[in-house]
Amino acid sequence: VKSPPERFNFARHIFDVNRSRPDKTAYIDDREAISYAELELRARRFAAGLLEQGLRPEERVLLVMHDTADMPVAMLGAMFAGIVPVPVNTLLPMEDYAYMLAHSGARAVVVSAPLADCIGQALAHSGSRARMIVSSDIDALPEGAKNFHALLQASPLPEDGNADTHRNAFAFWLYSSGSTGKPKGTVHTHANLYWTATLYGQPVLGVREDDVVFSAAKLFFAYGLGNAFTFPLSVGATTVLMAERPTPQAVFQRLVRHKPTVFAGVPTLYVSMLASNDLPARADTALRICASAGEMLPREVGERFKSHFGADILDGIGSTEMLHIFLSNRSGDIRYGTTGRPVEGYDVALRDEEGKTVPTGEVGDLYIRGPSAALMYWTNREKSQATFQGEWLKSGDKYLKDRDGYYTYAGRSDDMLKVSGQYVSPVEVESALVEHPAVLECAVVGRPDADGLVKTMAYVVLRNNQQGDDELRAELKSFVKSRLTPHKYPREFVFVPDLPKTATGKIQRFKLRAIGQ
Ligand code: 3SK
Repeated sequence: VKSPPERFNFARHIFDVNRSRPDKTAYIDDREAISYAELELRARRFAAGLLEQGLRPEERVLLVMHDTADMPVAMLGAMFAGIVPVPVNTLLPMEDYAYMLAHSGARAVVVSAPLADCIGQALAHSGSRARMIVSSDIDALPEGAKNFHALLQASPLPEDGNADTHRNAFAFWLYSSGSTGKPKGTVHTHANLYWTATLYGQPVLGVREDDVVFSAAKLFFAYGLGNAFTFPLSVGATTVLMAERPTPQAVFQRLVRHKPTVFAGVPTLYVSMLASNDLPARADTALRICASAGEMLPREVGERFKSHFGADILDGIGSTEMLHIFLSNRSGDIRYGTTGRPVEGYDVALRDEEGKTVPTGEVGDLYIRGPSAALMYWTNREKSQATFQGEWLKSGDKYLKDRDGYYTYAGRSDDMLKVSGQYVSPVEVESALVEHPAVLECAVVGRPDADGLVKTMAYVVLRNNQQGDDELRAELKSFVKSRLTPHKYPREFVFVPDLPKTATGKIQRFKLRAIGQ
């Protein structure tokens, strides 16, 4: 496989790859369709606009954007100018944006109009002096803010501009959440994007020029960024973007209207799609291949989906740190219930606590080696050293390998949960919950539901021997919802007199996980 040249800029690479198809549709969002020529022009104008606003190469621009064509324009434009875009989750509480603005030192923030108020508060809260650029229509721009489309009036950046970056230069960051502490700014290079497309997007998922790609996972996730940005742009395919939440109905509309041939989702979504009465008929759709990641895809879900739509779901696992999938099932070689085998170009090892390789069939810590690994967590030396260990990266997942070389997920190494494909820190949910006056202490664990998907459960000890009831359950649910990102609230509350603890007072979550199994 060919490496990218030493002087390499991912945005310029994408413009070069697609120069021969100027009129082909690159993106279809809820408002418009834009061609490859228009994508390049807008991105170069955005690059020039950022420079005009005083940003310089290697400075950061935070992107708090819904999935519309403005998002790839902003990603490509910033990278073309050598500026570092930092796409972030659009569902976070204001305090998290304040943290990210301060931690990244972003000099500008691009925000979708409905989130402009929240970002305005985050700017004030953090003391950041980042310029606000508002994408999409808004009645009144906040004071000092610029309109994204007005910025696109800047003269396009000439051919080379600042884009003569090294392939290992900082290209963009993604924030990754951990079991404790603040989100970590994971720093990726220009070459890393190239590698995920070259090793997984093209040969494993098989994305090609005549595909229409649709990812229910949003662009601000590493998974969505690969599916709806890196892979389709690397081959000149067309991508459908959807700003709203990926409910089954919203997904069905796009499957029928735009007839995507490649679809990417997470197991929870596949389960709710199959359970819906509105599931479209195979004849009304055009799916060829699908991807799943984030958590284990139950075997039965893969099989039912295939028999309904005629398309395989390739279950795989990736990480924000490796940027995309490194272990995956393949077309023609699918073992539902497993995560498949290593993607060519990546090495995978399972080790015990002393670092020795575990025997076949035994559970070990998952380590990965491959060219798309991030460089570090920005300013977090301790966590960087624990994760990026020489050429290898410790993923934090437990796996086992069978005799045929297929890998099966065995849970997280720490207490982190993966719910609907997104990390949930039990500690973060517990911290929110104990702020409620009725709660003395609590422990949050994951428990598989009837479909085999992990749901968050809270075990709660109430103050003054109070008795819990359904009314209090509902109150606690909305209490957590109002404080954290929506997917994190516990789906079930169990009131208990006390929590199992070690002699040193640590909660024994494994005992709670075992209840009812
Ligand atoms: O959750 C995953 O398995 C994943 C897949 C691709 C990219 C990023 C992630 C976290």
